[in-house]
Amino acid sequence: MQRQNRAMIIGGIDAGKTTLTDALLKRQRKRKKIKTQSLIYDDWIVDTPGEYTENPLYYRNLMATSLEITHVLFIQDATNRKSIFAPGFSSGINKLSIGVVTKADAEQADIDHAIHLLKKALVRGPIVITSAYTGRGLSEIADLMKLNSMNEMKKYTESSESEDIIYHDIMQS
Ligand SMILES: Nc1nc2c(ncn2[C@@H]2O[C@H](COP(=O)(O)OP(=O)(O)O)[C@@H](O)[C@H]2O)c(=O)[nH]1
Ligand SMILES: [Mg+2]
Repeated sequence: MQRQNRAMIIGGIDAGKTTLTDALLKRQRKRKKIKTQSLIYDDWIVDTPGEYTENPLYYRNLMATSLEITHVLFIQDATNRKSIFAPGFSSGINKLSIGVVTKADAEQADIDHAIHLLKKALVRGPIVITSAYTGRGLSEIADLMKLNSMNEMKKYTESSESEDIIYHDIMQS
């Protein structure tokens, strides 16, 4: 992992941001039940409270934090029918966007619907299907974090054999 690259994880309350953070950082600690109350900087990830994405009053916090990161992970819970991102939300943050579907392992998961929701939130970028429980999609996120441009992420996605990653571009759909 290139140390200068850092991701901010954003998405609704209970979308699975903290559990995904722990899985990506291989943290064993059981903090799943604990609500994230503030920005948490840990290694190459900045975990955020769901309120920061859900409540526009906090957008200034997201904008300030975005100055310190290179990538934004937009989290969509596969078990949630709804998106909390406004259409084109990613255009408000001038960093490399990655869409992430979480909880792909869950019985009620609707992965196709979650991808559909992320396509509305993201202008362009890779979308990765993940489960923090099974580890699905985590290596793809780690790989994308080494890349430094949208073009590199596009090429990576298009040459990947993985079924857990697709590339989305609003201009090509
Ligand atoms: N099935 C499944 N459930 C998950 C997964 N990740 C998180 N969860 C569930 O979602 C709840 C909320 O997760 P959390 O990481 O705290 O969400 P956050 O509010 O976005 O940080 C957890 O208590 C877990 O029950 C996953 O990969 N698979
Ligand atoms: Mg959390």
